[in-house]
Amino acid sequence: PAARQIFVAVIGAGGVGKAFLSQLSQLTKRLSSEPSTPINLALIYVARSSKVFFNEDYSPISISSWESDLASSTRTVPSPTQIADYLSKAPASVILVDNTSNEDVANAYPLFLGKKISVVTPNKKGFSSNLKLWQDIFKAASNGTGSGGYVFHESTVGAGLPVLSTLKDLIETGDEIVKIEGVFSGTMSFLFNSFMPVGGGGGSFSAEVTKAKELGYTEPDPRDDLNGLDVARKLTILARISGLEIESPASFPVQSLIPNELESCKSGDEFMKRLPEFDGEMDKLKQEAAKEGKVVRFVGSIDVAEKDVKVGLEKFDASHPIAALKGSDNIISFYTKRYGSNPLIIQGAGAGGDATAMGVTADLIKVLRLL
Ligand code: NHO
Repeated sequence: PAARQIFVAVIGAGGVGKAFLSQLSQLTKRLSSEPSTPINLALIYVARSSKVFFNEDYSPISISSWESDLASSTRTVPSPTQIADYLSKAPASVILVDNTSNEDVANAYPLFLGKKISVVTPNKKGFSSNLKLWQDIFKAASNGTGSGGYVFHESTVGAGLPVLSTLKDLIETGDEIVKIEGVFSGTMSFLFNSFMPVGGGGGSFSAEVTKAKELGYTEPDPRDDLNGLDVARKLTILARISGLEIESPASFPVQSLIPNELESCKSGDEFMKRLPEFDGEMDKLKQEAAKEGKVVRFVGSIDVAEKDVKVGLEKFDASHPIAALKGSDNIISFYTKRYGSNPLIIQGAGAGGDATAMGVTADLIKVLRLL
């Protein structure tokens, strides 16, 4: 049979974007030789913040040379509206892959979807900012209440772990979500697993933050992890899928681990330098928990019936699955009516380019099946 043509446009080629393009290259080869329904996947657009490469006539970009093509391109970067216009006139269906954390790109999802362009993304902004944007996205999408493109965002929570798809399956098969609880940040997971491992030990809090930073587990400015906002965004997404109308990640209590006195530090470096002054407070917390035979972890939880969402430090028995987490893994427990007191638990790597890109590529495959 003749191969079906599908175009892929990629915005953002950093850690996740590069890993995605490498997975796309494998997928393209596999799909082109599929015996029953071959698909001709073609990359037609690739961009990072200051560079963009595409051909006016939609001829494909070589997936083996995108990096040099992009580097040598002198094109000016179009606005989201101009991108939507270019992609909507393409002579085949288009899947837009947004691997940025950019707010303007996310704000344009309803526009893309309305023009029948499908969107797959690990960018949390579109799904965890104001409620209106979330509603506009699903009003436009064919897998919402609209008739535009399809939208999937599995990697916005737990990287490639099947968190959102599992939650949707639970709900659509008639289960009732009672509570969702877990460790949703790779950085916070690593920090607390090493600050207070089960069985004792661990360094001072500031020393563990320094170690996490050196190992590349934190954002360049660790305050962006320690303020709890990344976890709050993930909980906003899970709560909305569970049916709670959360206005924004600022609508519920989020405990920041940035000491008040250090809120005003001008740079990440100044913050890191002063953090040891506050080790005493964290040590006190550690000792209190140890006395009760517990450990401290940074968790998020959603009590669906009570409409109660919160993010912060909590104590767990050493035997609790959250206490036993290793490295920078995530763990997400779904307490539901069907599963009773033994929750459905998903656990594994929740950060990193390859693991995050896997969720994006899997979403792209979902769209291919629907188109
Ligand atoms: P990078 O490496 O900064 O890459 C961003 C790229 O976007 C760059 O190429 C930049 O030039 C481009 N860009 C920015 N604005 C643009 C614009 N307007 N137009 C064109 N290009 C633009 O970021 P990453 O790490 O590759 O992340 C990409 C997206 O994936 C972000 O939205 C991020 O939040 C999301 N994401 C990443 C991870 C991860 O592990 N790297 C995860 C999930 C989602 O599960 C992971 C996670 O939550 C990590 C978290 N820190 C944790 O749990 O500790």
